[in-house]
Amino acid sequence: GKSAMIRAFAAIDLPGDVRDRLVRLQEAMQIGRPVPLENLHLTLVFLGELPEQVLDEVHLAFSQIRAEPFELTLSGLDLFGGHKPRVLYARVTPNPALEHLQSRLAQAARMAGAAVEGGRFVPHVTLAYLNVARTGRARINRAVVDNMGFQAGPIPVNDIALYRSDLGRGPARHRELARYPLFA
Ligand code: 3AM
Repeated sequence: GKSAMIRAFAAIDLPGDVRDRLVRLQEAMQIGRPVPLENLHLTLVFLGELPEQVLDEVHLAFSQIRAEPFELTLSGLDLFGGHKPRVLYARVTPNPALEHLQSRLAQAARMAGAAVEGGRFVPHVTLAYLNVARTGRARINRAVVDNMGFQAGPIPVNDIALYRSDLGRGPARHRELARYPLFA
């Protein structure tokens, strides 16, 4: 029969203290549908829905990547979606090590047979989905977003993780499948 498809992505897990601060920020801003604490992460590669065999190949490819630990810094908030903002996120300061790692992961995933989109990587931590009609909350005030001087870091990145994401009612359920250490 047809094998089951697994929705998966690779991401950087954030330290608990940073996630706690991001949750307090969500609470203070009161906009949209907040991403729950356990789902706060920095996505590196969205792999889409994969057959298990392809996911195994991706895992093998990821486990062969050698990269050194680095640090990242979150600085300020921003919106995706132009005039109709859909996502509120924390910005990541420009980071060549992060970009290099991301491009290697995307390439490894493609080589392993995953259909990874080739668009520009905009590192971010999604904080809330802004579906104003559904949430009934106030309109987004761009000035409030621009002036929220949130800062976190430098955050050490010593590993990356592969997650499966199961959709259902409410927020996606993310489960860690594998973790790949970075080392010098
Ligand atoms: O880190 P964020 O929240 O930006 O939005 C989804 C989330 O990214 C994204 O994958 C991450 C883990 O779920 N995602 C979901 N569907 C996607 C798609 N079709 C997608 N990214 C690109 N294309």
